[in-house]
Amino acid sequence: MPLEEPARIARELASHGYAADREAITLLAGAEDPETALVVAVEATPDDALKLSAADVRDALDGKPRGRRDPISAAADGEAERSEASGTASGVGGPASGEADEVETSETVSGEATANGTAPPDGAATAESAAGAEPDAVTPEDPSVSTGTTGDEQGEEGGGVPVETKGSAEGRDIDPSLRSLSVANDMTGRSTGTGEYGDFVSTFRDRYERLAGKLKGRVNHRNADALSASPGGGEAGMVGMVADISSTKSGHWIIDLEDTTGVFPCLVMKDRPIAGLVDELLYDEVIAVEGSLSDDGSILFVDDIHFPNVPRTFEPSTADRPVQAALISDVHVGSEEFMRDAWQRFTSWLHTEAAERIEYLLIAGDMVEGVGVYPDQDEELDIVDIFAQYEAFAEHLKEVPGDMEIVMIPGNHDAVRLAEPQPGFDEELRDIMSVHDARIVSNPAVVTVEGVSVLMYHGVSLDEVIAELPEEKASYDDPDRAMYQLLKKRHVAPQFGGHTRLAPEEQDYLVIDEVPDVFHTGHVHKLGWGKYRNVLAVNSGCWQAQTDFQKSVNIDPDAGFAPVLDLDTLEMTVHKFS
Ligand code: D5M
Ligand code: FE
Ligand code: ZN
Repeated sequence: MPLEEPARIARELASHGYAADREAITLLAGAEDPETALVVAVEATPDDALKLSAADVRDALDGKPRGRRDPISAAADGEAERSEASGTASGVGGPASGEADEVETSETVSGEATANGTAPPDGAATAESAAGAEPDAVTPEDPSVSTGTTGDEQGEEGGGVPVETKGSAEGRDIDPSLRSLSVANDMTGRSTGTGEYGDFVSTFRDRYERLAGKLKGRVNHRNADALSASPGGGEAGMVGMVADISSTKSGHWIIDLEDTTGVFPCLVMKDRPIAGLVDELLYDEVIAVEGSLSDDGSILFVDDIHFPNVPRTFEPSTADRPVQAALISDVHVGSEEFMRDAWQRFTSWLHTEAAERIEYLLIAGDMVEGVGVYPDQDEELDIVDIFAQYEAFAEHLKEVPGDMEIVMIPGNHDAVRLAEPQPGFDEELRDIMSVHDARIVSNPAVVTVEGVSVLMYHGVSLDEVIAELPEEKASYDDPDRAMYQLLKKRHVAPQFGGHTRLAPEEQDYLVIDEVPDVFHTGHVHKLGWGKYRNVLAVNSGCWQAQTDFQKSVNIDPDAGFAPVLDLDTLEMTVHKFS
């Protein structure tokens, strides 16, 4: 036995909050496989025990567990890990602890949603956590904002590229031949922009045409030129891009709307109910207005504002078998705050029976911490070389079951251009991350998994939406509500020239052309989910503990959570690993 072994074991036990008899440590250190022995002994020890006795260790090694388990690491055995999942069941009727309350950033919790198909297979584990163990899963109520029954707008994602599926891995009882995964709107390798003025014109023209196409049938509209030439009076409407918003001396709003023919001013009176919608407007989004022309024809008085929006009747598609996808983002490998232990608990849980139905892992950007992303970031880097960061990330990806399908898009910390759309990683980085044969696509991209379309977008524009809109419409505490705004505007990053950098391309890849069934973002490091007109919006939290910067601006990240989506019901369960 190496001399340092007992000391190491003592340290490890201490790190899990246990003291131990010398004899207990000697027994552990003398075991054939001390590491496993330690895990087994800790698991077998009652939660309230402060000390491990030699008798505890003997019992544990003889296979006589004495109490509730407390899974401690990636090395924990399958049974212990299943209890991690059992928190799902503890969500029935509402979470049992303050901790779970805290993560319920989304609208509320319904027992029914949890009870449907999310109970773990292990009855004992269920009872155990229902009996008051710290819950590690939270489930939202169906937080639909509106109802809908007969949607017709939903179309299949066109142009999808079918993907080869993988073979089954030992220990997970799955049939890869049942899988389907395709990607649309991936602009990787299709960037044509040179950054010239003309490219911006094409991008904005494409944006206007596609979003105006969704609005023109809904209003009686004329173009800016025609309105300018009109003698005035009578009803009028226009579809345009918000070019400017200003207020008059008396507090009314003037929205300058631009179309391909020119700009026309539209006046929203401050005391009209629709004045509240002016708060929601971002520059460069496309809206329609209806109202009447002033007698001199110089201005349009607005009675109604329309957004491209999600149709109220939208009905999402679902998978036709019980299969799940884990939706995560913001791993930030390479940062001193990357939560290695939580990540490893997550990845080892993925190997257990409780996670057997999770066949897809979607990662919405910020795989690594990157280099030089923010001022003074280097002071908090654990790995300073960007390639070494991706190598470390690839190692962590290896912990994920080899038979899972992984899809990744880049984020603002990743080593691709910052301007959006961001193409998927280059060959060198793909090589480094090739271990798992992940699908690497652009930010944003639409991934259709067993019939469920998931719009994946990293989420940088959320900072902008949250900064520009009133607190009740978008805040860091409710990232899903900020996502609703993007769905309403049918564009993932409407405003140009602020936080969000745009790369001009022949077409605007940031338009939300088809309504997705699920909208998955990250970036703000806050967990939140909810439904907007039947579209499930999920912001997936992160795997990075609070950074100094975040501390300085009071950002309290939701770190170490894995939101899991039932693809057949579009219900969510969130598992906690931190
Ligand atoms: O972003 C994580 C969140 O924190 C996101 O809402 C932006 C914000 N953030 C983090 N660092 C900064 C600095 N230095 N300036 C402004 N905003 C910041 P992430 O992309 O993971 O860093
Ligand atoms: Fe991030
Ligand atoms: Zn980010």
